[in-house]
Amino acid sequence: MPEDALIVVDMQRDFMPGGALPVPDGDKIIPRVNEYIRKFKERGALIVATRDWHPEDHISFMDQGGPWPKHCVQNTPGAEFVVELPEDAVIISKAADPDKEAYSGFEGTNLAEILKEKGVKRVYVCGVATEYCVKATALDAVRHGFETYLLRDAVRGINPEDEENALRELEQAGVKVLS
Ligand code: VGL
Ligand code: ZN
Repeated sequence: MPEDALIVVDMQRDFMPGGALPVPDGDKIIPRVNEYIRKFKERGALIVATRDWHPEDHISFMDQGGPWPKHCVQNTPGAEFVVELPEDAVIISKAADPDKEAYSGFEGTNLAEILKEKGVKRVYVCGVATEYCVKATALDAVRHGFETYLLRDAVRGINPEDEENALRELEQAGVKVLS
């Protein structure tokens, strides 16, 4: 049973430069994330990838009165992963209902149950965006009782100041930020 899980958050085309909701330099962490995926897989860890998986008319989109441009629409190129995942990776799709927003990979999904069922005790989080989905996912991991680590060199934020605040908030919540 894997005691460790790597959670790769929202490494999707729309969050990369040139995408619909780009995280500046989001593409710079792709090699790092791929390296972590390989290393964690080699050690027998469970690999989890969350994805933003919105319907065409999602509540978070500006044309629906939300804060974001249309992004990561289900089954479109913008929603595709930009990292190399093993065949047995657990894919968690979130915010797939038109009227529900979910930044955390645990929100409205069975991620906590899957991790517990597989015997996971520690989770390592990487991906984008630090101050939104990465933060929410790491905070929920702590709440669900997992020993939670953030891979500092494999996350990117939308705004540097917000990213720094998010890192502090995570540390206060008990997340160990690894650099
Ligand atoms: C995200 C904004 C909207 C994220 C998702 O993955 O951090 N941010 N949807
Ligand atoms: Zn979204």
